[in-house]
Amino acid sequence: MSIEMRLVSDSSPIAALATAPGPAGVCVVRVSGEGALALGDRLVPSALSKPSQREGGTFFHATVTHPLTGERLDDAVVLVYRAPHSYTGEDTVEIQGHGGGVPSRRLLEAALAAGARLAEPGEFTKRAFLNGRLDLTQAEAVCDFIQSKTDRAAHVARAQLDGALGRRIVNLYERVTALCAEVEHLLDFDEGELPGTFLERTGAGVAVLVGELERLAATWNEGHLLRDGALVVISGRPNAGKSSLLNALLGRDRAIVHALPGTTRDVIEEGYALNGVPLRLADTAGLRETGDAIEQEGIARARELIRQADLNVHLVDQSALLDEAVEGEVAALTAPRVIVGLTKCDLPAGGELALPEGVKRVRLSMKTGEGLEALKAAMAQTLGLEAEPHGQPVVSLRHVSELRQAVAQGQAAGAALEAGPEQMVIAAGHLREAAEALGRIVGRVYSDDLLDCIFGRFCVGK
Ligand SMILES: Nc1nc2c(ncn2[C@@H]2O[C@H](COP(=O)(O)OP(=O)(O)O)[C@@H](O)[C@H]2O)c(=O)[nH]1
Ligand SMILES: [Mg+2]
Repeated sequence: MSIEMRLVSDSSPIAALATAPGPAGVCVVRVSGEGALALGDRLVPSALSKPSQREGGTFFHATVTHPLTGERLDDAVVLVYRAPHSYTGEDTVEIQGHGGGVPSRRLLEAALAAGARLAEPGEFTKRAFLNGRLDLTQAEAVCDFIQSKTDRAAHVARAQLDGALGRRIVNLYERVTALCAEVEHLLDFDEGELPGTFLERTGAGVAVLVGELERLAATWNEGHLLRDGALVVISGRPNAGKSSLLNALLGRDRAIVHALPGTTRDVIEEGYALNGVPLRLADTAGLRETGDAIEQEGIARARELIRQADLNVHLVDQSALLDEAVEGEVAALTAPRVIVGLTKCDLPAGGELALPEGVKRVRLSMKTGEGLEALKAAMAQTLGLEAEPHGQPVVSLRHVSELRQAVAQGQAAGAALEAGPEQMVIAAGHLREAAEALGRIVGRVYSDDLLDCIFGRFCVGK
């Protein structure tokens, strides 16, 4: 069942800038593929020993020259890797020249003129996967690691890159496969010859596995926020204190705060880390009826953003008159997760506000700082973020979809086993499906489309 569907892949030499363009001390141009070392030779014609004559894992200093024009481009350090001991598993040459947009582009152009093709996004990592250097969860983690927005996201991506998730999935895969093989083996027996407790034993084994799969899938609830971030929208009437709250959370005067209602007319979005989870914190235009066209547009944007929000922090100025209109506004909050912040608590209350059942409320004063910590705790709790880092959560929608598929197939297999020996063929079929779902997570089985989708997210040069 462990079908290794490795496709015949293109191994022609590819090149890309591995470092970000722009002013920098050093840039790295990477060339990988069949013939990369001979290609490197053409870039350093004056070097005493050329890449193709050198051992892997060595480096030397040389003048890089354009292979067609002969122009001396830069002094560089050239690193030589021989297959399979490189990132991609192929022969690779890395040229470290001076950084900067133009110098690095000239080095890359020289590599292309020497015979390389410009790499596609993620193509180096795709080759590393196709050459068996990484499983698919590790390859995906490369992109997550590079794009991580908080320390905690980086930590989790790094562990996934080291194979923590892949190992766990492979372990589950092998256990499902073993159960499947057991059931298939016993299909050859006549009913009367089946070992007495076989069905119960196998059923119990399947139940344990399903439980583990479910627990792993549940870590996605928090895990995906770690990678993708959560959108937290601050809403409320004009003057409720939305911009003041944004500034207080960020610890700097990002948004203009003014006693004049309607000051914030566009969405102001900023990154913010809560328990190591990256949030997009959006301050919005105050919700009210207005004749001002620009303000109207801001309000329309605010409403749209509230619809997309993972969490809506809705502010009500509790020092203003709390009438039925305010209660109606709060009752109409529709985001799946809402916290109501009662602001300006340093001022006398304008009345008592009745909140819909189950809606959390936090009393706030941006003047005194009251309630800010309580609000952060409520936000973390509502978003399901734990204060202590979880083991190795699932961060990818692809992974959790396959896990849920494996859970469903495992449950169906369990039900079939419970139904009796005549359903063993069906149970084996479900177990095989469960194993295949797990196999797809680590890339034991994959399609070109899947790889295009995964590596298309990457930057060129990785
Ligand atoms: N007393 C008091 N005034 C506040 C507080 N928060 C905001 N304000 C004032 O309320 C006015 C409107 O604040 P702002 O943050 O611009 O509200 P927004 O329109 O909802 O963004 C400003 O004059 C703020 O100084 C608070 O906690 N206490
Ligand atoms: Mg404002």
